[in-house]
Amino acid sequence: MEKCKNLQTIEEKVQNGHRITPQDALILYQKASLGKMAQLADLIRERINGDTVYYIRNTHIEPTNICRNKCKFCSYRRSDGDVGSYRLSVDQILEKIKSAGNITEVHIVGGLHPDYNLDFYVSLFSAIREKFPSLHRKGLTAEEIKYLSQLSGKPFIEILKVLADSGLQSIPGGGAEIFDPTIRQQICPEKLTGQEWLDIHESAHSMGLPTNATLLYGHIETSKNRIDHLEAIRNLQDRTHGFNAFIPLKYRLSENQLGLQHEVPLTEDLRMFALTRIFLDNVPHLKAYWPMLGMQNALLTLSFGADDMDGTIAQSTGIYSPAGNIGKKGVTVEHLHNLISTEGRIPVERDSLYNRW
Ligand code: V47
Repeated sequence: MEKCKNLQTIEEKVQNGHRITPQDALILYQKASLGKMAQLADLIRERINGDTVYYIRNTHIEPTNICRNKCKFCSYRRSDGDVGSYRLSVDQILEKIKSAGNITEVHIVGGLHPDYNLDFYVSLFSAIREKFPSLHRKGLTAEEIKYLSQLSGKPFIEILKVLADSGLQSIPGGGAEIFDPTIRQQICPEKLTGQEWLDIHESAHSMGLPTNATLLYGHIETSKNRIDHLEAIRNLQDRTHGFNAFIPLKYRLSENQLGLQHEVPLTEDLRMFALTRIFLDNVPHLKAYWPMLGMQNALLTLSFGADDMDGTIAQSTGIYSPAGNIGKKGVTVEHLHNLISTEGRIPVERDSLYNRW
């Protein structure tokens, strides 16, 4: 009886536009029906974004899959010399951008390899700026920024400044995984700590570089770990307002070392999206990254708080293909438009800063 009363109080908080606490979030997550979660998340989504669903014409490029880290959830990394390992030169990356066609954003994230040092990325971003001046250059996760700082002996704030001067314009949300130190140690022991991830994003925000945030869910973490992670993002966003979008990333189990037998069911994905939209009241956009969820499931998340379908993603992305992604190929603008419209929402092409194109 007490629990029901709690649940009702929390629902009223959300309906009246009040922020919920982490304790509220846990109760909501564990006790509310999926229908109720959808209803509450939809309310917040509508308040923040109306009926608009955003997308962008973009491509993702991974310069190398050779990585010194051995994150247990990663199906993409190789060691130097392994079958399937690769490294792209600046010219090859420029060629890939050219062949991606009519895009407005390039997203560049890859493995940690000593040859891909600060000089390499300075050359890369400068070359992209020179050849494709109107293309938005988004790239390098906090983990890569930390690695470049280690390789060069320069503090990460300086790395960010040098990269921004060379043409980097925003930072994606990867590398956040789950901040809880015990779980993090088990799934990605070599990676930067959660606090370092937050510090790097805070520095980027202080320089005017917008960033995204992610959470890798559905492996060995608990519901409380997820909510603690969301709380850390919400607290930072209160101070900086530098996050554009949050992207819940569902753990996919093929070809990696975590050794789990099951992925979480779709209902859990929908619950996770809804909880994120309700709790993270200060991050404007909730992104459904369709290559990882599959297009049909990504469309379902639009009824659970999501308002951004990422993009056309002109080339397949290596990070998800081996892990079990469903969306291996890019889609056309017309196809995305039709899918979003069929959900009764208004498709809007955006630029990288969520201005209408
Ligand atoms: O940090 C790796 C995740 C992330 C698996 O900012 C996996 O717009 C599930 O962050 N199962 C990188 N997830 C991708 C990323 C991203 C993607 C799209 C858009 C944006 C953005 C950022 O991919 C990693 C990790 O959390 N990941 N392996 C896997 N087996």
